[in-house]
Amino acid sequence: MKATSIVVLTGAGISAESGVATFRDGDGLWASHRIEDVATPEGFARAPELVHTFYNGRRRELADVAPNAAHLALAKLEQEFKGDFLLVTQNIDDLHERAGSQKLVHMHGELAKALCANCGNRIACASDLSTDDVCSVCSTPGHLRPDVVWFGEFPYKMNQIENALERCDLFISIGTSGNVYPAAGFVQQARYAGARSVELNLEPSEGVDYFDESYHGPATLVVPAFVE
Ligand code: BJW
Repeated sequence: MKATSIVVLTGAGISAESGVATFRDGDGLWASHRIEDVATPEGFARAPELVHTFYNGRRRELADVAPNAAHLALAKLEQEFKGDFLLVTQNIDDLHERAGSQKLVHMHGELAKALCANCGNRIACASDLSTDDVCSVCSTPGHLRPDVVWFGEFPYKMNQIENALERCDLFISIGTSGNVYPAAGFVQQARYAGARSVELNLEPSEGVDYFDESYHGPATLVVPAFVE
C-alpha cells in the first residue's frame, strides 16, 4: 500500500455476506420498514415501541453473525499499515470490532449502546430496550433510545473524520450506496485533499463517478484482493 494516510468508509454492504441486512437493496430494511417511522426522531416520538422492536430485532441478530473476510482484511490492513489509519463505519453492528479493528469510529452509532434523551449519557445495551427502561445514570424512566443517528441528526465524530479526510492520501469506500450525507460526500472531501479514491462495492454506487478507481463484486472477494 503506497500511502501514508488512509481513510476507509464502510457501509451495510460489507456486512451483507455475514447475514446482516442492507437498507436499499431489493431485500433491504427499507423494503419492509418506512424510514420516517423507524429512522427519524419524529418517528420515535410518535411510536417508540415500534422503533424499539425494529432495533431490538437487529440487536438480537448480531448474536448469530460473525465478521467475514472483508472485515478481517481491514483489521489486518490497520495492523500492518505504518501510517495514519482511520476506519469510519456507517454500520451500527460490531463486526469490525469483532474482526479486530481498533482505529474505528461509528458515525451512525452502535446497536450495543443506548442513549438517554434526558441526561445524554450512553450506556451499554446488550438486550432489548423498552419504553419502561430506567436510565442507570439519571434514574429517569422512559427516555432511553437506541444510540443511533437518525435522519436530521448530526453524525458522530465529524471533527475527527474531517481532520482525517483532510490529511489522507488514500480514501477507500466499501459497501455503501452513496445515498446518505454527509458520508456520501467524503469522497469529494478526500479528493479535494489530493487523495486517491477507490470504490469497492457490489455494483457502481450513486457516486461512482467521483472515484478514481472502482472495483465491483462481493466485499469478501474485492476487499481482500485490494488491500492484501
Ligand atoms: C454490497 C454487498 C456485498 C450489497 N459486497 N457491497 C438533500 C440532499 C443532501 C442531503 C440531504 C438532503 N435532505 C436531507 C439530507 C441529509 C440526510 C440525507 O443524506 N438524506 C438523503 C436520503 C438525501 N442526512 C442526514 O440527515 C444525516 N445528518 C445530517 O446530514 O446532519 C447534518 C450535517 C450536515 C453536514 C455535516 C454533518 C452533518 C444523518 C443520516 C443518518 C442515517 N441513518 C441511517 C440509520 C442509522 C441507524 C440504523 O442502522 O438503523 O444510517 S439510514 C441508513 O443509511 C443507515 C446507513 O448507515 C445509511 C447508509 O446506508 P448504506 O450503508 O450505504 O447501505 P445501503 O443499503 O444504502 O447500500 C448498501 C450498498 O452495499 C449497496 O450499494 C449494495 O450494492 C452494496 N452491497 N451487498 C459489497 N456483498
